[in-house]
Amino acid sequence: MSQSRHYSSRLSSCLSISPAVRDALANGAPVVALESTIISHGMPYPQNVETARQVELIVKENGATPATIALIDGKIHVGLGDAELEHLGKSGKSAIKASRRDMATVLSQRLLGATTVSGTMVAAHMAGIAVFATGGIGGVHRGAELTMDVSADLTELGRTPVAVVCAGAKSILDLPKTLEFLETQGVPVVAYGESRQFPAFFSPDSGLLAPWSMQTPQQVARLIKTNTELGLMTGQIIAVPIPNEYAESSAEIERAIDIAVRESEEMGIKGKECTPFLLQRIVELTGGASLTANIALVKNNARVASQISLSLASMVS
Ligand code: PSU
Ligand code: MN
Repeated sequence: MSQSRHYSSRLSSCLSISPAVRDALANGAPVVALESTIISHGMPYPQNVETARQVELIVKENGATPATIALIDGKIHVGLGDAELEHLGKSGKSAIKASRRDMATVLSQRLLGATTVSGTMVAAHMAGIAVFATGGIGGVHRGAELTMDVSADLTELGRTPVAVVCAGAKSILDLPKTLEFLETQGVPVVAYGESRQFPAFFSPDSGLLAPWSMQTPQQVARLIKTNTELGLMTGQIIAVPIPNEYAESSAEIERAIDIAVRESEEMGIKGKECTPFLLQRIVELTGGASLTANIALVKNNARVASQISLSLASMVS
């Protein structure tokens, strides 16, 4: 494809793709992209690094190659080594949380950048990776009618063709507005599994229906393939409900979310600090129960994303 040649010549100086990921991509083998803000800003050390390693292992066990993405020494790294994962996890919030907006600045100043869903989608698409697993996406914040705080993840999904396998979005957000905004952006939202409920991260059930539901990796792979053939250039949300055995503490977590949101308003927390503040407070307020649930659903999403990428690879070749 001339477009990918164009990308590769223009971008080779910015992209550093690990040998394992490069080999897999060259052979048309399945690859799953993974983000790094979840490591630096989404979970505390050392659980963040342990989880990142376990998620990579799950992707491998399911037959795909993991490609964790971060901005290091002026390059977009696609596929991190163990030392790099450890460094990112230890750096925590001193790494820069990087969405599309921040990428060129972080790279040009050779800072350490952890990519959000938005930043990871940009990088995955540059590298030629179509499937990406994470925990939750950003969305329209509560009170956005006044603050206009709408995550760059949502506009990215409207412009970059990468499938994001997630557990929906947390109810720290305004979920009805988030689904409305995704419709405006032309993003298919697929509830994965038996239920058409759009999952709310800690809970399998937000009380809102997703516009679509699919039951198999093959169905999702066909959606991705058709989206590419149509040249729509939009991403997809594949929303996988949290496994049942971890969903039971959701009432307690909902109470913690309400407290955390109120505190963030009282303290005047704004902009890109808002989501990391809420995530950390929820872990503190639930005495770690939210972290256990978070880790479980990320692993489950990695498994589903691997199955989708396997199915896609078998169709494309
Ligand atoms: N939601 C989570 N965990 C996370 C994030 C969101 O449950 O780790 C991170 C992701 O990297 C996501 C980013 O892309 O926060 C969204 O931040 P913001 O709301 O500032 O756009
Ligand atoms: Mn925001």
